[in-house]
Amino acid sequence: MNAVDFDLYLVTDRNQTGGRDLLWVLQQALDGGVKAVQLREKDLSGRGLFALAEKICKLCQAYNAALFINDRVDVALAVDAAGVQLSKTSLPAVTARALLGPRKIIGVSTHALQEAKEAEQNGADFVLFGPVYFTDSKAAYGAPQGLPALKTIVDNVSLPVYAIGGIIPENTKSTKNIGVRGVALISAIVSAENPKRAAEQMLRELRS
Ligand code: TZP
Repeated sequence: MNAVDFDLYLVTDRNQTGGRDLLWVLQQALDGGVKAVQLREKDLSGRGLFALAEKICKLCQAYNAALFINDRVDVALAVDAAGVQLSKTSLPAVTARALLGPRKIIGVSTHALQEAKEAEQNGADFVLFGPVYFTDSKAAYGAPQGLPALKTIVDNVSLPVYAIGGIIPENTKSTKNIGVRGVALISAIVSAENPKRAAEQMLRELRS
């Protein structure tokens, strides 16, 4: 298992920047201390995603931050990203591991204990679990699962767990207290008026 060394995981959505350039938003977030970014732009073609990933990879390197590519193992390899974020519609984690080799980091997005356990058995390095709270970002994922469900994951899986879905500064500390390794989020930073200040605030909450 590869070690993960970040507590705040920023997930992109260029449709939530309020018309601002995604690279600008990311640079602000990195200035604010973000050390891990997931490029998650599901509507882009392979070529479009690769072009954006190349730019974001350079930006992340300049800040010594890790870049993860959602779903696309090929794009992660092509830009030499730190790793991938898989979901249940992605390649299986075992297959991704065979393609990526032992050192790339594999995160798996999960919505149930069984999925998190499978991720662990299949060689993932960490899991996301959510949505924990209500989120506009992914209404399709249904009702919030809440902190008790999150605690069940933390208590039954030995991988680092990150909470996702509706994470804001106000609920970060109670989420962290469940025993998660960290939190993952989109809108609290990507849609913030001042993404740098939003990242700083999230990190303060996480580490207080
Ligand atoms: N997976 C579960 S909830 C979610 C994802 C990608 C969206 C998180 O967005 P936000 O804005 O941080 O609630």
